[in-house]
Amino acid sequence: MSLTNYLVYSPEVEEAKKVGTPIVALESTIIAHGMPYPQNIETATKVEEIIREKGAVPATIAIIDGKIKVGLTSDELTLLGRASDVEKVSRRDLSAVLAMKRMGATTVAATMICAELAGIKIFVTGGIGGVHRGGQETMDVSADLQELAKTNVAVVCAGAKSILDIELTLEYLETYGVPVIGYQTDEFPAFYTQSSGFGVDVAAKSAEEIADMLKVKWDLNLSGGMVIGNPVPSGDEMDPILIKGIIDEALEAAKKEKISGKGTTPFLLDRLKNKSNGATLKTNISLVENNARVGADIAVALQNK
Ligand code: PSU
Ligand code: MN
Repeated sequence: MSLTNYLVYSPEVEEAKKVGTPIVALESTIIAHGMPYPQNIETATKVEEIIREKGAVPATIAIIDGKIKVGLTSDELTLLGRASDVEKVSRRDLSAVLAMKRMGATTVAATMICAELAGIKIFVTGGIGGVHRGGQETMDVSADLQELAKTNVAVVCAGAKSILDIELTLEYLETYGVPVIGYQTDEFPAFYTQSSGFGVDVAAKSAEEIADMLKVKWDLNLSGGMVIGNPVPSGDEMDPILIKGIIDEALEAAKKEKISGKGTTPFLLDRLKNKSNGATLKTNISLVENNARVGADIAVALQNK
């Protein structure tokens, strides 16, 4: 069976591929597991609209009916956003969920894989997975990091949440040769806040500069992706003390309830949302929209190289 048996493009993405319009991939774990209904669908729709306004085409990726859908119809988006039995699909899970025709939401790792299969170079999300706190003992390291090391897709994000060990996450990326670029910042952002206390490799002034770096990287066959950290807009940042307290509490609860494996990240995200009375959601929506603007600009710049 060839790849075309698995990949299904939306009409909009199909057309973009034909005429050469830049395309921006979007993940679906954030829709199915990262945000509550109906804000998940509203945000996904808004993010797609932002990308179109910038002259690119959005391709939200999910697994439905044994196919990798690259670009979702509004019915598919609604299905994914309302269902409660959507699998979280990372690299490991792709084959089973496709073969068994289950519905799956793709993580950063799986979205990168599918984007590469579809020939898409730029991917916008909220935050990447990373090395969990205590990861040096538990070996809980997100498959997102391995994927960034080998798959040729750039990921625009607001950094990594401090539910993770950000320092070890950056060490891991350095070891595996993944460039970590700050978009108009020299600090790696911490998702809910602009600062993590850790630097980036390069502070890029513009989308154009990032597109230049990507072109060189891939021209040289330096395989793997790039992390582009784009800080949450200052007006929508969370209070660092407040978020630290909530994160510490969530980590404590995960330990007490012996949460492990692929359930860890969703457990922590859900806990943060509940404990902050929705404040995290507002910040989350703002930063994803902001990432969509930057990601679309990079996709347009790269297409013109
Ligand atoms: N971090 C976030 N929000 C998210 C995720 C991570 O701030 O929604 C999701 C992404 O889909 C990411 C996945 O790829 O969780 C990582 O899960 P794990 O740690 O199990 O690899
Ligand atoms: Mn994990």
